[in-house]
Amino acid sequence: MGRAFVYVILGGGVAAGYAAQEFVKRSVSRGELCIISEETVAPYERPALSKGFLLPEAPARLPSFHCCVGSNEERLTPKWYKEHGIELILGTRVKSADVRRKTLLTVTGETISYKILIIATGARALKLEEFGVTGSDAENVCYLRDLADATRLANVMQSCKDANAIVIGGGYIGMECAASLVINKINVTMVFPEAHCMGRLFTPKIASYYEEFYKSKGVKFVKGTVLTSFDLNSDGKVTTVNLKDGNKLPADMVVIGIGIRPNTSLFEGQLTLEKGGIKVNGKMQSSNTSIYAVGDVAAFPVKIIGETRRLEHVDSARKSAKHAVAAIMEPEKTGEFDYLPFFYSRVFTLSWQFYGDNVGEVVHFGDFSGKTFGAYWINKGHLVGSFLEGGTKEEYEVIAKATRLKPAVEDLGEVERQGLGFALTA
Ligand code: FAD
Ligand code: NAD
Ligand code: ISD
Repeated sequence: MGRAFVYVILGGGVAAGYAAQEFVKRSVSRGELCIISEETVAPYERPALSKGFLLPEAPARLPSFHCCVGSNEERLTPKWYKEHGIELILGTRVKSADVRRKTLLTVTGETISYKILIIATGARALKLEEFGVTGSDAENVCYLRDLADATRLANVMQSCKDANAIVIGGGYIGMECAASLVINKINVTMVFPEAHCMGRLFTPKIASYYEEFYKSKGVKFVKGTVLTSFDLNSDGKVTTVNLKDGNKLPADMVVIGIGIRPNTSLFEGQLTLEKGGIKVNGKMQSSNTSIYAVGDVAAFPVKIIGETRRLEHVDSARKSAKHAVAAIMEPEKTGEFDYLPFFYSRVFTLSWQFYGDNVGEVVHFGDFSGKTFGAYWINKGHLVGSFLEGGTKEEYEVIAKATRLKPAVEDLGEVERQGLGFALTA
């Protein structure tokens, strides 16, 4: 049993949705393209799962956040795919790939062949078990990667009003879920091993602002330690989270956000890997010329940084997917992907954006006791990264543009004094 397509997108997440949109913009023919996804729904804006989806009042539900509403573009519902002759093969996991034969084998036993494959398999949440702790399968322990996880988390939250939640991990999932839990009137304690939250990006000064804000909302922080075990009751629910520092935290529910691993396993030994992802060139093409990789799973040359990086953010998923399709459909007209890394988050009434790279010396600016402040990263005498909390649309555009220009910096004190003005005049 089998089907053949010219183009196959493996994975049905953010990158798949934006790739499909680009194929249609570039006039893909009916019947040429299919998307195979383990998820049972058409591609959607994953960022909504830790934000709008978890709101207590009028939470976001599909079809409202199908791609590409996250970038204020057309919403691609299942009907849209049908109208454009794109086959959505949903609820179907691919269990093996043969890049020599150009085939994928699904768990249902179907062989799907392609001329060109786009790998958009994203990543999976790391499990506690990978750190030697058991209990991930307890009824009140939640991860958050896909719609099924988010639905489960929302249900567990519903059953836990005025209760205690322990959030394990101080990264993006930890921070965004903690905020959503508070909004749902749940008492939150965050536990993470670092000295401050968002250790991969924030400086201690930036982190301190957010931690103080969270404390003002009632969130407690237990830092510099990790969990070692759970106590469970006779229903198999976690009742206590035991920490390495000896603390025992009573828990009605637990949310885990301890990082991800890219879904590369189907291609290990068949394609070149780097930085934990599938290595691609500036056209998002892998070591096999018929195979492209995009989104979280792709390690691509980030020109402005001069390094191959794997980024785990939605803007990169959207733009790398579009670039791959452009390179496939119009190879002569498509240059190298020239991407400025962009990360953002929204929690409570706060909202920040970051552009570029967070290496080198840091200059903070603005009012850290107010609503708008930021930081610049200066490396080898040039601006390489910019962070801004509470900016306007125009101000975010200004820091993005300045970071792209990499202006020379001679006097860090002067940059600090100028603050946003430095980016404005860059
Ligand atoms: P994904 O969107 O993860 O899609 C991968 C798809 O591949 C999934 O549908 C999966 O089921 C499928 N798949 C995998 N393996 C197989 C297989 N073998 N067979 C079939 N299908 C398969 N980034 C931001 O910049 N801002 C945010 O605010 C933000 N919020 C986020 C909130 C949450 C809760 C999460 C989890 C992530 C968030 N991110 C955010 C990160 C962003 O969502 C990801 O960078 C983005 O989704 C990556 O897109 P992708 O298409 O590469 O992978
Ligand atoms: P992350 O890498 O942002 O953070 C992981 C955190 O896990 C670390 O900060 C650390 O505090 C913690 N940690 C690591 N080992 C631990 C241990 N043994 N015990 C306790 N804590 C431990 O990953 P995440 O928060 O799980 O997010 C998952 C993915 O989702 C990432 O790719 C992230 O970029 C993405 N995401 C992005 C956004 C956004 O961009 N706004 C929002 C949500 C999720
Ligand atoms: O980029 C995003 C984001 O942060 C969301 O919440 O996409 C979603 C959409 O805005 C959901 O509608």
